[in-house]
Amino acid sequence: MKRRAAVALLGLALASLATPTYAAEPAPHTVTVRDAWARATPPGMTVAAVYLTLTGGPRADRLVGAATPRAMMAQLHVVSEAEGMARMRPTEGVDVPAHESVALAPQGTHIMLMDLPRPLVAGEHFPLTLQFEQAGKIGVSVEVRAPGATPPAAH
Ligand SMILES: [Cu+2]
Repeated sequence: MKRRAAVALLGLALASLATPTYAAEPAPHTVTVRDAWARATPPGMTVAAVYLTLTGGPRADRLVGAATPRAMMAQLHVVSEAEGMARMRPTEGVDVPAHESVALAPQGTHIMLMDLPRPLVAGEHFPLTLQFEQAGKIGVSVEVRAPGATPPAAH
């Protein structure tokens, strides 16, 4: 512990000597994640979508993946409309601009959970780990809401 503190102090001292061209180290968590939720699933349904709101920190970031012990697989999905039909497809990432909020909401971008071993039950909470390019891994708790739960307006 003592040694760590000494190293940290040395780091600070060196940083203060550095020329101004060196950018400051990014804060470890530069993205805030709020209001993560999913709808309860009927028996036999093995997919579900997680919605949440991301707010960027001082620097732009990008959500690049998600994982949860509650499903075999989690993917980032975007929704696009073609011939009047909404279709979802996997996406490589979701941009989170600095100081801006990005809502993953019904009818839009979401985190798809696949191969649920058992249905999501209203009232349960499960952990979800989000992977960001800059902020690294951020863990959140997802609240499962009743199937009829009316989401806040997405637009
Ligand atoms: Cu999907």
